[in-house]
Amino acid sequence: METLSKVFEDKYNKNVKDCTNEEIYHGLLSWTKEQLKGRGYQDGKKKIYYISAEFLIGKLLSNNLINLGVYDEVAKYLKENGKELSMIEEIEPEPSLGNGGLGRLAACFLDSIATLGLPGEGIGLNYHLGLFKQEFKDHLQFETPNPWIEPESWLTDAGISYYVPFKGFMLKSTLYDIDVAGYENKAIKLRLFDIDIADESIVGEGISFDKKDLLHNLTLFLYPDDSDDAGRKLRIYQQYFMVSNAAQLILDEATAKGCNLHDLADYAVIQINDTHPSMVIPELIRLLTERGIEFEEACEIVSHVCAYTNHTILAEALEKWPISYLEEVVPHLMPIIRKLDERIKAKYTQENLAIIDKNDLVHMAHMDIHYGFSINGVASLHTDILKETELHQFYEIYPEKFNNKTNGITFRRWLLHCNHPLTEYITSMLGDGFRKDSFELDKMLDFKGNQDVLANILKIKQDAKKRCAEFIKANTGEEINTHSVYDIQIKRLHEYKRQQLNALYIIDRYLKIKAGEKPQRPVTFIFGAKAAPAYVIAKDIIHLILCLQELINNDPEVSPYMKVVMVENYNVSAAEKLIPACDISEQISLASKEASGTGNMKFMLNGAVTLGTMDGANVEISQLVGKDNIYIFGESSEQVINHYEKADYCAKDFYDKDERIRHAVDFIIGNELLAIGSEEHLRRLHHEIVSKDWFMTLLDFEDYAKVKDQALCDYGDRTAWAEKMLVNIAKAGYFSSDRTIEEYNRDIWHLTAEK
Ligand code: Z2T
Repeated sequence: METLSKVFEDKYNKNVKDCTNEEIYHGLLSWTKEQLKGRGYQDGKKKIYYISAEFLIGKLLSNNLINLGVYDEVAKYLKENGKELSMIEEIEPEPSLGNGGLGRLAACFLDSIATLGLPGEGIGLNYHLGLFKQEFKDHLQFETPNPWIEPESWLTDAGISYYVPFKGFMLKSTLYDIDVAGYENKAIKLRLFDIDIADESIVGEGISFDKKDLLHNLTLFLYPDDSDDAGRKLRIYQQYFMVSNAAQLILDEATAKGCNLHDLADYAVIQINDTHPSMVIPELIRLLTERGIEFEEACEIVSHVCAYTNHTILAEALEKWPISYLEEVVPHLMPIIRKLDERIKAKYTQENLAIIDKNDLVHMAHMDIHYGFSINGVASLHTDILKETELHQFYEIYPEKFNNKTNGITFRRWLLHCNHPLTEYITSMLGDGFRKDSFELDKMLDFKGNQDVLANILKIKQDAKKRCAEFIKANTGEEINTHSVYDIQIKRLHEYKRQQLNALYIIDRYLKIKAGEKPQRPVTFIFGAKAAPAYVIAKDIIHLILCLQELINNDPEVSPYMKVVMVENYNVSAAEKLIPACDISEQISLASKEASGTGNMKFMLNGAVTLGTMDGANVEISQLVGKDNIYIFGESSEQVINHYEKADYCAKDFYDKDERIRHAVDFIIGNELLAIGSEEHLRRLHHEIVSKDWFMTLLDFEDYAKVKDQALCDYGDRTAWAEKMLVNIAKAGYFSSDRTIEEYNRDIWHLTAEK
């Protein structure tokens, strides 16, 4: 720690003892950046370029210290000098450069690529403002700007810039790098392109700004939509800026290593993270032909370099750009896209295989599938649905391109960093092999009948619940009962994720208590969710939850048995505090709609038991832990897909014939809530549920309530519950992103690891 002490001496002319927490943070930041550089970078002939519009990296200090293997040493050194590393962590601004699962997955993948010693880098955009900050006022969500870049930050100017052509003008880029350390291994780079002239001062009231002032806001904002797309033009500017820079960088790096462009596939593989980076295909073809390669050969080369990952089957999220937009922004790409489309139309007459459809919309995913060599889904069920339903026409002509890569999470952040006591306890049982080989967690099963082990696991959970209650008190002002069951649903607010189903259960339970039926044990219902600013019904659901929080927590007849808390500004840092404390993990999406989910994996790893539908990766979780260690409810994906095909689901029928459902739904517009909330919001939500309910909340209500009651009852047998916790932790090894990345490499990338 001598070099660290010296940083404080040199920077502030002070002993660490006399530094403020801010000074210590900035000292640690520059020291850690130096350590990262000293590590060196993974290199090799062929490299993976993971291009993504989002990298939801979260705070980096502690994670870097862990991966550099110096966390304990630094924490001890600070403690000896009267400082707390956990307090210093609080100073770091959180880079929220992603919306949710897709962006967080990209961040976990970088950690695993580095840890496995694979040569690679992430390429994206340096948004000056992360995903908006959420504030609650009058039980409603408001959005405010979320800056994260300070004069000293994790960014390093790479000294690289390119010119990116748009219709009528060029933009010059600047490249900033963030080093990502592998766990006890070398680092890789996250490369974020920016424009010099981005100007944060144009942000007005809330997060509005003058959309016409394009040159000054291209990298200012991250689009705030998760699994949804509002089809706006600035997004095309952003996407093209990202991929043109990426393509130029990739060709430069390959050429510098001796590539003659004909053999590009020996030097580069590009993973296209959903369709946001899909324009990299025509852009690479454009650049290759500019450098003297024939069009046909350029197509062939690119088809051996690009691989595409699909993250959703929600139709509203499948990007389709009007030709007129593309002509307006990137006219030089349109002749290429047209030729790519003509080549397909010459071969296949089927309308649903075309890149450009009869309404002059360019289907980005179709371009990826025809001109990429791999297409993967993100969980086994999701890939099956792509093959059988959504992309069936492509599966018929390219069966060999389809493959599954079930998502994963990095255990460094989602266990080692966020849950020290559990990590240490597992280490005391198994040694530390599980940190590098997650499947070693399986050995915990040997302790299934061991009463001491079960008691310890319960104690660790109880301590985590205490710490979490302090966070909740600071965040929401609410006092929660640390001996209540913690039932947690944290994820983006979306109707398909069905936070409204959870809310209806809460109403039903409230009504029972009011009618004198006292439940066996207290439960705290915890939510965290941002809604896309333009997503009206999602915001109405937040309103409902916040109104329920106010009503229930302040009713002395009810609050001893249940409380509701909605955490404000849910983000990665909040997740790290909530997940270790969870008893019941709510994964209740309508079957077939959640491609994978990754929060489900984080909860399981930290000893929560899943309450969920047979959707996304829940299916694989249930196969791994067995039916005694998970609570499954609701209709299957086949049944749901069938309802959509036949259009035979009618919410009103459930509302009319089931009194219990009707009472819960009508409570939304009852006097109790109207006295607290806004009639406009509550009525609109009530109407939506009764007359549309596009994601079939009422269909699954009865079964959800039954299975949830069972889980809450089973919680009472503490030993039996601890066994379920143990099995969940033991079986989580499969969901390490190290396993996922090994599969990407084995089946798609074919890189040689550096040892
Ligand atoms: C996103 O987070 C996801 C899908 C998207 O489709 C867009 C975004 Cl921003 C375009 C999520 C899925 O909803 C989730 O099921 C999955 O686990 C995650 O991507 C990572 O694959």
